[in-house]
Amino acid sequence: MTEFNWTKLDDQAVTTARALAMDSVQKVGNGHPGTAMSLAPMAYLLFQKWLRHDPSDPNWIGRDRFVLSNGHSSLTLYIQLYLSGYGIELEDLKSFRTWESKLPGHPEFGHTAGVETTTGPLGTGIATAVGMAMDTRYIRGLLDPQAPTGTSPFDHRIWVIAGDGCLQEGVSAEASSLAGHQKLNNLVMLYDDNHISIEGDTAVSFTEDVLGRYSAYGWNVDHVDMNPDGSINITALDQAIARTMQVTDRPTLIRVRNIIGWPAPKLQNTGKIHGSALGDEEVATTKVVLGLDPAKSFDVPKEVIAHTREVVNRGKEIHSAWDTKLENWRSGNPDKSVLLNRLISGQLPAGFEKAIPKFEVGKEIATRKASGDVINAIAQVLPEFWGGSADLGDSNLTTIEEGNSFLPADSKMPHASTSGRIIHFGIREFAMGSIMNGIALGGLSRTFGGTFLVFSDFMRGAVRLAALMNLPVTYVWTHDSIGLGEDGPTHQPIEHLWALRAIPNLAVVRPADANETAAAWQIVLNRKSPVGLCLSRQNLPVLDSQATSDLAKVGKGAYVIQEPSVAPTALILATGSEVAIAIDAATQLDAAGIPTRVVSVPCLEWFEEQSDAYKNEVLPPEITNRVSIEAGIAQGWWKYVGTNGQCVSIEHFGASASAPKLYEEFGITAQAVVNCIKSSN
Ligand SMILES: Cc1ncc(C[n+]2csc(CCOP(=O)(O)OP(=O)(O)O)c2C)c(N)n1
Ligand SMILES: [Mg+2]
Repeated sequence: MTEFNWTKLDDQAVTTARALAMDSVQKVGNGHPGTAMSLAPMAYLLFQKWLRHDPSDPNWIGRDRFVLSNGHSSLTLYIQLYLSGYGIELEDLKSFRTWESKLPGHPEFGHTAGVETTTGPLGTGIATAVGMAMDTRYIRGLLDPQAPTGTSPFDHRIWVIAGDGCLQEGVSAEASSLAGHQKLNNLVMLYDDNHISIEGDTAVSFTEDVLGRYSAYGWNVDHVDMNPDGSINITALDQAIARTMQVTDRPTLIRVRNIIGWPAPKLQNTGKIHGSALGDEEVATTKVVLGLDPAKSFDVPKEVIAHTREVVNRGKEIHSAWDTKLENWRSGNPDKSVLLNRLISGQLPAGFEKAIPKFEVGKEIATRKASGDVINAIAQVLPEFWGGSADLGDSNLTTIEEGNSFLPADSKMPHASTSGRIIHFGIREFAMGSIMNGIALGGLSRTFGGTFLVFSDFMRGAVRLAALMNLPVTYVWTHDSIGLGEDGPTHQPIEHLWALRAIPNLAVVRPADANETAAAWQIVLNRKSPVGLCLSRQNLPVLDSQATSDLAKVGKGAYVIQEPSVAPTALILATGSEVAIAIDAATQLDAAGIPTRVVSVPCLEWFEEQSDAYKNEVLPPEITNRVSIEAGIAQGWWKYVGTNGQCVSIEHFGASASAPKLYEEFGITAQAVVNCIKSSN
């Protein structure tokens, strides 16, 4: 590590950071000043000393990652990005939280250089960081498995700052439990133990022994008391971090006691300073306490910024030393070096599509089973492809059969490997989703995670973040309708397809049969955005159609799967298990003299991307006798069937009985479709 000795200039830089936190919020009139004021020394110590980063190259793959889980305190991060030279300037701080600013209210991935993940929904940052830590171990196992710990160019740390809110949210518990079990030694979390949240003293709701809990999870725990005046004890924190560096077998949590909003005379240690501007008077008196000129705002002495930006050169030095290390690795590992280049480029290997299985017409195969076969076929040719399930591997069929389980080095479990491709998330759906986000943010691997579609609700917060960040994660949501049968209404998704379609930038894919499932997987891997595959538990016929395997058709999201011999006067829109029912209905209608088209709609989001010409070709405006059929609520189908159309749907919870009985009782039948079309003819 490059030498760094704390000097008076560093004290001055921290004081400046505290003042900038106040000024930035005061200027816009809203925001979260208190935490950024009190955490300034902690964040400064990380960015100036401990974090291995290169502000000139925020995407350097060898860098440490920093996650601000308490995203409301975005200024904690933004001010360090400014001081470290990430291209953020005072003007940006002056435009904090305003239209088109580089610095939005909460950190947003892809918007501001140096922001590694979007945070704000409390707790998710911790879980995302766990995913980053897992991804780091997976990638180093893939590329450099023999290197002793800490010596590989692919070794890096994940640093997290989290607050009381993050540690109260359940998702952090799910993820931290898994991190402890996985012995993620590259994860270090600093807990802002300030005893304050929005409603004031956390004693109203949060009195547990946090370190005791994390110790029980298997973490290394440490704590740092504050200075007598209420500020963070920076020497003690530095020493605690140094101790952490010696811990090679577990993640670390350091509880750092301090006072929110220190040293604001009136507002420190109150809930008020969490989320409101201090007001001119309190800003001025705080500046006096800090030894600053109360008449000046956004005042950064030249020598301070010159000093803090020395980290730019230090960053270049460690980056260039790393480059040498990487070159050495490349010359010793020519094949892996080619693989690394491909992973960086995000390309699939040539001939990838040849590995994808084709399914025989006439067979009966559940789409979850087809997906399982495809996952295993993909795994043969894509070493960067890994994933698992929230304890439903046997149901979701997400297990890479010849893969090892991702487990810590000392695990006694069969087929354990520190870089195994099978992730056992445990029954932790929300953490699974967030961990997948962390893995995807690593940028080199491709991951998937399974659970029942009905439990997509449990992971929705993470799914929304994946969509917001546009991360290439794939959810394998099986048991996608009442077709799962006897487990009954608690397990039968009804509103879920539309609830998920309501999330912008999430593709909800419900394949009609095994071949459409295989096509969907190929399309998914070629695209780089989040997708939920909604798959049947029950067997479905492999449809007699070339179109289901045609990527050009399936990729358009909706296409004609059956056409009558004369021009159609009616059409049926169907997804997933209901496509076969629609085909049956159309065949009956054709025979009855109503020529009917069937449109398979694997993905409405992909269909919406198409030109109007294509949309009108598939759904000709002149055909107004339209029926949709999907075993769930109709909700958005009305848009596609139009005012003359009808929807065959389920507008109530399901029930416990066999799938055929439920389809019959709830009227998800060819007869229902036939009746609708005849009634409008
Ligand atoms: C999931 C979620 N629920 C609620 C909020 C709203 N919220 C933002 S900050 C906050 C209080 C956080 O307290 P703490 O983490 O102690 O932050 P501090 O005030 O110490 O900075 C709440 C409830 C949120 N951002 N995310
Ligand atoms: Mg707090």
